Amino acid sequence: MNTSYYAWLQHEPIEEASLRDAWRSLIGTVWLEEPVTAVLDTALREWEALCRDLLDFKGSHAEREPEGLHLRIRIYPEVLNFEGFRLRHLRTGERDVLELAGGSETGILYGIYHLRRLISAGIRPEDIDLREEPKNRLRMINQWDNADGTVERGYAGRSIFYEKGRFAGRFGRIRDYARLLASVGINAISINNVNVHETETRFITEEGLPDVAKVADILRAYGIRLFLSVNFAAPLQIGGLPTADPLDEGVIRWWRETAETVYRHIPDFGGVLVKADSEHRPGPFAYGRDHADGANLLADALLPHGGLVIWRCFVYNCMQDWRDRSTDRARAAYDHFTPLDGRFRDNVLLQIKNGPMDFQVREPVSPLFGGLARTNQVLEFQIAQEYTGQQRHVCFLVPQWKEVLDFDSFACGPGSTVKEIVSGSLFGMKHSGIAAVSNIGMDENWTGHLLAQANLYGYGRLIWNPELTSEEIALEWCRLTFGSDEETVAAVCRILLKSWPIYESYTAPLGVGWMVTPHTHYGPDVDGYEYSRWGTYHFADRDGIGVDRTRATGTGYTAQYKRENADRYESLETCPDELLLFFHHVPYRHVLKSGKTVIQHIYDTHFKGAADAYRLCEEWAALEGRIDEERFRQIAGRLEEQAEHAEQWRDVINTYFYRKSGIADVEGRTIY
Ligand code: GCV
Repeated sequence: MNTSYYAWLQHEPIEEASLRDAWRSLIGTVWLEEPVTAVLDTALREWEALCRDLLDFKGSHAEREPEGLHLRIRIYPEVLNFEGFRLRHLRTGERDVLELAGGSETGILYGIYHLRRLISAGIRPEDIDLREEPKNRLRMINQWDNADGTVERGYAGRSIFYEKGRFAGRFGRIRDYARLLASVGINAISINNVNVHETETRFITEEGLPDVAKVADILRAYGIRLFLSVNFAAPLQIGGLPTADPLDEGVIRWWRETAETVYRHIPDFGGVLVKADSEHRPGPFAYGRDHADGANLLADALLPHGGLVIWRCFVYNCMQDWRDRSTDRARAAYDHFTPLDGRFRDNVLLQIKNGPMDFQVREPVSPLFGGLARTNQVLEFQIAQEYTGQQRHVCFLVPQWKEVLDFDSFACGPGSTVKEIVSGSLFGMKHSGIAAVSNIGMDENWTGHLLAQANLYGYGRLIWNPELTSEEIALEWCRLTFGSDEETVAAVCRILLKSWPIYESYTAPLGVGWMVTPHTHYGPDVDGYEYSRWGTYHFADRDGIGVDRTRATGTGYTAQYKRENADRYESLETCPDELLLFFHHVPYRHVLKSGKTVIQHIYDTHFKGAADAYRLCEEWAALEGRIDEERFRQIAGRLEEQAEHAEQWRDVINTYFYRKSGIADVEGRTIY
């Protein structure tokens, strides 16, 4: 096992001897007031690991509460939220203790991981007095892993779960993954791709469930509930029924009995994730039913067992005719789902991608946030960098996610931010939260590009507490991953924090999106999707570029937002530059708020973006000798590849627009 495998749970004792000694004395003995359950056992093992890894010390367990210094662990549900915890340094008479109180055993586990973060950050024991509660109830990871061992949009090797059509039995690896996830507060995971193929359709049968249950056992000890993606047509495909019609009695019975079988194997099964009537996946439309009929069918089957149905809103026409300018893919999710608001059962949650298209480097926030007021909602992010460099380019996505969470939908007046919607507080939802597509695989360092670990870490931390800044999260991750050398930490933070703007600057301009090689989605191909059926066009011609989504002259998409946002996007005067081409078709000589024309902006950002990508290599090279050779080389290699590839992006995009528009670069730089 090399260092990169340990990710942000490194084995690196703190250097300052006096601080290490102070911590050893205070928490080197543990006293647990509670009977040991599976999760508390994990918490104790994590405390042992903390002592070993950060304090270079073997901790001891006390049989009864010691007189002297110790770590006291207790469950305190009266004052704490179920998953919350409180950490306090107490001086009570004889006793000098660090008290970790949790709202539950899971709260305690999270408290231990938090203590680990605090100690790594160099905090002194006497300064500890804090309380933490997660902002979001459901904090979920979606694996897009297939039973054949591949990972859809996976950029870090093969699946850790499956190989050759079956569970691979890599229990150690799964446990290590669960540990990484729990350490940043993840409490739910769906373990198979939302595109459910034949083998995975059988995961919910007597024959498939014993293997699923083994994975659930591992995850349970880390406070993580297991979900499965299911195939809406399962009654047809594996149930021997002639239909999957959600209103058919036989189908209703089949799902009810299937749910009973599942819960016999996994009593705390979280529920199901469903991609239906989307990109050729089966769904209720085939029977003339709608998404509420489909979701409620499954919800009724799961309700007696406490299960949830997470139903995706990524529904659009993927057989569009590019000649048809009136159909707008961006409108689709809102048009399908807002008429159904209020019709879903209490245990259904609609899962909505952050933007109306598909995880582009820049998109507006989906207008479904604010458009649905009587439906449980989950926000979906993509940690896997499908359109943001595929873990070959560095692209730290936390700043992008923060913009989404801070976006004001104005649904109930100013302050109706996405983070208040998905935490459930704005509309008083029963269930809510955030999910994201995972970015890990069998690569030794989990994520392909080592710096992509920061996205997995940052996702967990941000959805636990959306008030954390990108800088705080980057700093935490850098310290935990690379240790205390301040120069290294500062340089890595700088690289992370500028990486999203750099990636954006040399790829598709001003919010227009795509321009990638079809299917692989890696590398530039400006017209790759222009004459296709996918609904992802830029409409560049000799005069201008962009998609007119206005109410006045375009597809009317802007009207899906509440008035404040609708007006802002509708007008060329107020539409933000970075989203201009998403909302408007403009001439190349249109002047941006920055004072530059669109065409000059394209040239300038692409020249600068490629130069900045090259500079990242130089900044990294300056760290040679300060980081172990293996991690240093890995990242250096990826950054070099990025710099080269950014040049390709620069030249393809600039050349395309120069040839289209015939307008020269005012700086006279080389365009082909
Ligand atoms: C899982 C995009 C991706 C697909 C993915 C789909 C989805 O279209 O390219 O690979 O399928 O989104 O989110 O369902």
